[in-house]
Order: sequence, then structure tokens, then C-alpha cells
Amino acid sequence: MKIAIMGAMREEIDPILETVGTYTTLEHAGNIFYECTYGGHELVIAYSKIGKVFSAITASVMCERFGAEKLLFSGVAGGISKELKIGDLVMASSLCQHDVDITAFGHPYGFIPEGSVMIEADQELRSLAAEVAVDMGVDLYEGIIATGDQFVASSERKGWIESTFQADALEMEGGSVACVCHNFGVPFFVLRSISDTADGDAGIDFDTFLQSSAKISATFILEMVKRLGH
Ligand code: OS5
Repeated sequence: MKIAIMGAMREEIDPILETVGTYTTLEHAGNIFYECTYGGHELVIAYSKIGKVFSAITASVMCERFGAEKLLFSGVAGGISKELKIGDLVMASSLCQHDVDITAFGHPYGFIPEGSVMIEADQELRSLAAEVAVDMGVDLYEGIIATGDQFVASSERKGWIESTFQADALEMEGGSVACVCHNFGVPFFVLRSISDTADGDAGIDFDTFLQSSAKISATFILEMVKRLGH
């Protein structure tokens, strides 16, 4: 099976490339795509660069040009839920775009006509992840992930996102990747490990925990790949 794995930042895919070891590279549309085999699957791996636009480009190329049959996103997030501590893993049940606002026309926050506020991640991949978590002996939290083109470092903004979307974590790419995959009909999964709690200390915590949290997410994603049916 052809499986796409993407992150937003180089740090989010580096642990994956280190583990798979040997790969070929192909440059296209401003990204480097790393191709290899792992766990009996063909993988295409890339980091998109930060934000909704760059991540949508990368996901689209993975679906259209590389023929990805499933897409897995691995990376870090800001925690909203008080249950989520730095290093904890959260998988998206659904994703939304917290920065979409056409409320002037009577629409709810996050809604675009002919779309929906929430896009649900693939149920089979979420079930597989739950099994992997049990077998690895790690806690895996499931919740709503809110995406926007903002690094959130404010308790006020974080609180607004929580109350408006019932979001448990936030980041800058998952909602756009979900939108791309949903429209291409490609099952997708978004996993994030908490790097900060999106408040006043977020910038410092993010710098401190980016690498360690990215590795936690990457390790889990590769365990999922090994368990995916052929
Ligand atoms: O990809 C962005 C979203 N990620 C998840 C995340 C997050 N999102 C929103 N709010 C929060 N509190 C979040 N916590 C975790 C992480 C990432 C955040 S943007 C970080 C930008 C850091 C940076 N800027 N310049 N560099 C790093 C150096 C650099 C230089 C050249 C090339 C690349 C990077």
C-alpha cells in the first residue's frame, strides 16, 4: 500500500527519516519527497512548511501525484485540554479551522459554504491507533484539533478556540490536510504530541520540547505503519 506521512516542520519528519534509513528523493512544488519501503509498504514522506496553505499543497501532491492511499500526519501541537501534558499524544477525532470567519453572513465560525465546520478523521486508522497504544503501553488521547494560521500563545485566544469548537488541541496544518484528503477521498489520520499549552509560555516551551515531542509522535506513527494491512 502507498502511504503518505507528512509533518509541517523538518523536525517533525527527521525521526521518521532516521528510522527508515534509506530513501530516494524527488523535488516537486517546493517540497522534497522522500520515498522508501518500510513495514512492507511504499512510503512517501515530506514536510510541508508551516501553515494551512503549505500543508494543503503537500497533501494534494501526495494524493494526486504520488497516489497515496492513506495519509498520516505526525507532529506537535499546543494543548488545550487540561488532561494534556507536554509529550502526551492526541489523535484527531475531527478537525476544524478556527481562523475561518464569515460570520458577517450568518454562518458559524469555521464554516465555509459547501463545506462543514468539522471533518472527521478515518475511523479505521483511529481504531488501529487505539490498538497500537494499548500494545505500546502509552496513553492516547482522542479529541478535536483546531487549526489556524496562528501560533497561539495567549490564554484568551486558546479559551476562545476551546469554547467555540470544543477543541482539545490546536495547531496550524491538520484542518487543511483533512480538507484536502476529504476532497480526494483519501483516508487520513492526524497525530500530535503536545509541545506547549498555547499560553504565554508557549514560545519557550515549543522551542524546548519540539524535538522530543516530535519524536514521540513519529515513533507511534511508524508503529502504526508496521501494523497496517497490505
Ligand atoms: O507548524 C507549526 C504548528 N505546529 C504545532 C503547534 C502549534 N500551533 C499553533 N499554536 C501553538 N501554540 C502550537 N504549538 C505547536 C508547530 C509550528 C509552530 S510555528 C513555529 C515556527 C518556529 C520557527 N520559526 N523560524 N524558525 C523556526 C527557524 C527556521 C528557519 C529556517 C527554516 C525553518 C525554520
